[in-house]
Amino acid sequence: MSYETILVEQKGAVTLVTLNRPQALNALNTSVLKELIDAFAAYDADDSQRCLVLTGSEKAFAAGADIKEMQAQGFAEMYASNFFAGWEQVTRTRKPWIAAVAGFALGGGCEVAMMADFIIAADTAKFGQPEIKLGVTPGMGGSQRLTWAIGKAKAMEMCLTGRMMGAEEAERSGLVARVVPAADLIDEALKTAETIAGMAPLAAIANKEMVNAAFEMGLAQGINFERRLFHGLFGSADQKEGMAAFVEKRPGNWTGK
Ligand code: CO8
Repeated sequence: MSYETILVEQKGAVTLVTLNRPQALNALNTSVLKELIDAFAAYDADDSQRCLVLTGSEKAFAAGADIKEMQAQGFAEMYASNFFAGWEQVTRTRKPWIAAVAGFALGGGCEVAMMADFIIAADTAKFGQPEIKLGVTPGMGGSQRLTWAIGKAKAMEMCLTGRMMGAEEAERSGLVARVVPAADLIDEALKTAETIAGMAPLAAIANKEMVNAAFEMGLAQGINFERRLFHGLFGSADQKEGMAAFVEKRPGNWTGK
């Protein structure tokens, strides 16, 4: 598939996806969604690719869902088309992916960043859920993921006032994993992605599944899930390889089996 609203590059074992609608500050419309679903599915299916970075421009990761596309729609159209439900497919990506955010990550832009396994932010990043100013609410998981990430007080304040949160506050609040100088954002995100890409692929998926399980399950059930997956990895060649490599003081040579 050739893309019009995103750019996709493979850098070794890392896929770099760049949102590319500069004229609309990377606002997310139906075309962006379709193309991202395709690109993420291709990444998940490609054994040569082990981590993905999603980024935007220096000015905007994404300034939200495309207001001009939504403006005229009524309830019946939104409901019948299950508008934007396709984002759930992006969240079902099994392999790891990172959001590298510079500039505005607002509304749907903040929500997509929060769908990532974690966010690396430039010091210029600004996060917000300003939908209330448009007479609506977050609609791509923001009310839930933001509350999980930063707690009720700050999530409620951000949703009710629409204020933006800068990178430093976002790191302090647990929304982002790390803040880096804007000029280094892509390099740092790729470097982190390469580190993940260098890990045993099954263990990467299993680690991701178990951390995500913490959002779905109670503590006892989550710990049981973790233990079952841990036991399961002892059926993999990469567990034998990883532990042998440690004992023999050499790097692991992963097969993904
Ligand atoms: N949608 C469409 N176009 C946009 C958007 C957007 N979200 N954001 C910016 N643009 C366009 C502007 O209209 C402008 O286009 P033009 O040049 O044709 O007028 C161009 O991008 C540049 O924008 P500005 O001139 O406004 O740039 P500024 O630097 O002055 O301001 C801001 C930057 C502060 C980011 C400003 O553009 C802004 O406030 N944008 C809107 C932010 C916003 O409200 N986002 C939330 C959108 S709603 C949403 O995301 C809901 C998600 C859930 C959907 C779920 C469906 C089920």
